[in-house]
Formats: sequence, C-alpha cells, structure tokens
Amino acid sequence: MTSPTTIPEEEFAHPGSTGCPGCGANLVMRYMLKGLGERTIISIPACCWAVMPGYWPSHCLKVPLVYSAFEATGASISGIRAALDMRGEEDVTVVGFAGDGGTVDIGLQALSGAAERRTDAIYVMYDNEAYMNTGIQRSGSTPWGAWTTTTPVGSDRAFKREPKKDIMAIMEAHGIPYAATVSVGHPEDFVKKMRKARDVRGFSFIHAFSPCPPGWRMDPMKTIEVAKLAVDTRVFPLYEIDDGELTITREGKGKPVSEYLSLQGRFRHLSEEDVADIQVDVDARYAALKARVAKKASKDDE
Ligand SMILES: Cc1ncc(C[n+]2csc(CCOP(=O)(O)OP(=O)(O)O)c2C)c(N)n1
Ligand code: SF4
Ligand SMILES: [Mg+2]
Repeated sequence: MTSPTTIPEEEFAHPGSTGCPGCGANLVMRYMLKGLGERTIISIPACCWAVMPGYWPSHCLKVPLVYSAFEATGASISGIRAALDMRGEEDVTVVGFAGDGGTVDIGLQALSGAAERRTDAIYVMYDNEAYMNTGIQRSGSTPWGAWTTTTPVGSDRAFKREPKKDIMAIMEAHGIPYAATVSVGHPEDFVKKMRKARDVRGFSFIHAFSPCPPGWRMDPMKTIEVAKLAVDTRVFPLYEIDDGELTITREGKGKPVSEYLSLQGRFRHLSEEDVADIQVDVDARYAALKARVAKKASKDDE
C-alpha cells in the first residue's frame, strides 16, 4: 500500500523539549531530522534551541550535538566536517542549526566563511524574527513594522523601521549549490528539501519559517495557521535555488497580508497605511521571484 504521506514516521526529536507551547522551532528540528535521519551531527550556538534539548541523559534529541559559541556555527561545522572526513565517516551529515540573530547578525562572518569554503554541510536558520531566548530583542531578520522589546511602540523609535535582511539573497551571492526556504506549515515540502540538501555535495542553506507565540504575541494554538498564512499571503514564499535555478515550490494564493498580520499582537499598532505599505512590498518581492522563473522558462524555450 502506498503511504499517504512522504514524511517518515520515525522520530529523532522526541517530546519533552523545554520549548514553549506552540513553538515553531520545535517543529523545525523535528522535520529537519525526519528529512536527514540518524546519521547526523548538529552544531547549535546560543539560541532557544541551546536550552530546548534539556540535559543528558534525559535530552530529547536522538542525534549527537555540539554547542558552539554564538558567532561560531559556520566555523564549528567546518571543523566537524574535517574531523569526520579524516575518520572516513563521509556518510554523516553535518548541520549548523541556529536562530536568526545567530545567523543574519552575529554568526554571518563564520557562515560566510563556511559557504565560501564549500564545506560539505547544511546550515539551517530557524527564523523566529528576533532574539527570543533573551527577551524578544530585534534582529536583522525582524520585519519592518514589528514590535519588539528594543523597538517598542509609543517611543521615539516606534516599531522596527528597517526592512528584514534578505538572507537568501546573501547566501545565493556565495554561489552555493543549494538554498531553500521551508515552513513548519508545509512539512512535506520541508522534508523533501532537507533530503535534497543532504544529498548535495558542498554547502546548503535552509531558511526555516518558525512562528514564536510569546515573541509574536499570538495564540500558541495558531502556529500552523500563521505559518500557512505566511505562504498564502506571500509574506514567506516557498522556493529553492538549485544550482542557480529558482523554483517556487508552492504558489502563494495571494491572500491579503492583513490576514497574516492580524493574528499577531506584534503588528497590532500598525495603521491601514502601514499595512498597505507592507502589501506593496510583499507583492513586489513575489513579482520579482515570478519574473525570475518566467525569464528562465523563456530562455529554455529559445
Ligand atoms: C557572544 C554572545 N552574545 C550574546 C549572548 C546572549 N544570547 C544568548 S541567546 C541570544 C538570542 C539568540 O537569538 P536567535 O539567534 O535569534 O535565537 P532565538 O533565541 O530566537 O532562538 C542571545 C543574545 C551570548 N550567549 N553570546
Ligand atoms: S521563545 Fe519562541 S522560539 Fe523560543 S522556545 Fe519559546 S516559542 Fe520557541
Ligand atoms: Mg530568533
């Protein structure tokens, strides 16, 4: 009988993490490991996931992990890869697993080095769009308009005024063989892309959308709904760049961004004009992705 789903039943991240109810990052780890399997070593810097596994022997992960300094995940995975290769253990997948702050800000230099060296490893950034573990401070990945504790509403610098850093564009500029966005709202797409990243020789980057109920001021029951809305409103498009070729793996339905924003207290203060500005930005970014796909298709037809 054919299985109704392509997602493996075996679990490598067990219940019992110390994550908050409804934590998207919990599911990022779970789906990532379902895609990669047991022959995996993870390097984790300071972030929520540095505390979520718990303490050995009662920790919730079935794979070994190494804790690295906040800024050093890229260097750490290059070192682990080199050590495994020396031992002839080339079948082990090495993963750097870091938050957005530890990736787009403080870990960017080491990440860039690992990508440039073409380290045979995968770097997964779970993006909850702020420094959550230390109390919801803004990061370079916090979107325009969001409240955080360092972009408070009602002050001179009311809410975040700078756009979200485009980490996918930064990583693509390194010429790496594979980069993809994934979401906990679409596990089949997620697991498929993890397998692809595992089978690529060289460096892969995965940008994982990861709702955070306390940080986003949202109902923990709505994690999946919010994640799906991020795709349906095109706020977080699902795509991959495989050897330079971009494919949208799930078309956004084009729902209004207000449906996504209104479920989260971090956007509650935004005016109608602010929401309209966000819509314009989201539409422009999606149109740019579509234009790139169309350009490639017309080139192929020539
Ligand atoms: C060099 C250094 N600076 C600051 C910290 C404090 N710190 C620990 S976790 C963290 C937040 C990490 O944010 P992010 O990478 O987005 O992961 P999240 O907490 O959101 O899961 C910070 C600032 C640290 N451990 N080391
Ligand atoms: S603060 Fe957010 S990312 Fe961290 S454990 Fe809680 S829900 Fe997960
Ligand atoms: Mg974060």
